[in-house]
Amino acid sequence: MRIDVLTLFPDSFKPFEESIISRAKKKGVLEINIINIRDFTKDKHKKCDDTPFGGGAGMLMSVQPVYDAVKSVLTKNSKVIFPSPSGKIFNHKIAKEYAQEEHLIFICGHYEGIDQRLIELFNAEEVSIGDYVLTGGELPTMVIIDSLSRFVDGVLSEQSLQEESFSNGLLEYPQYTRPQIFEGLKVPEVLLSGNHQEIAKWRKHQALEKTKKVRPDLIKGDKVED
Ligand code: 58G
Repeated sequence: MRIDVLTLFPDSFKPFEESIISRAKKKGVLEINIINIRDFTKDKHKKCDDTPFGGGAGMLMSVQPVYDAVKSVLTKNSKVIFPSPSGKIFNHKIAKEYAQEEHLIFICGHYEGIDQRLIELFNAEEVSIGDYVLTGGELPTMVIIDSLSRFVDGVLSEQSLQEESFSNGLLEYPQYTRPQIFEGLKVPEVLLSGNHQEIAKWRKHQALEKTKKVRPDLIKGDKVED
């Protein structure tokens, strides 16, 4: 899979270009390019913001540099994504869908956003990582890429994907490692029993109770599915 990220702040992706992502890149299953939108300005001052028609506070990103930046990477098989607080809420299911795409293009918004016609022209999908406003689309872009990269074939083992939170529509069961007693708190006896059937049953029960308590919406039908 190939991902192109269009941003006014390419340096903000520096720390991101390590960890799980760089492992995926080394394996050759994921190619990520960070592209500076400012390189596409025709304005001699490299201006990338403009005033909104109709007035109001703040600025929008200039249309032309964003348009030309997208055009420079767009192919027939590209899916354009615009992280925005006005988008549908991102989740596990959308991450899996994105991971099956051949080519993703992320437009990182700044100021008060982008011209609506850019969204229309590129059939961009507006997606939100939660109900809050950020100063730029860079962090949501990194969140989405990190999350989807785990579902790109060859990045993680099948096992770790299947066993994780949400793969069964529930939150994760509690987990424990050494020592058996820490600060006076014991590891639940069943996990030391070696009885794998009992362990599986206990984990399922714990996951269900935890989900009922903190995320009842996941059980009531509008849940995150595979
Ligand atoms: C209103 C304000 C509309 C994604 C800002 C558009 C992006 C939050 C999220 C914007 C974002 C999220 C400009 C800055 C998008 C643009 C960007 N804020 N919740 N801010 O996923």
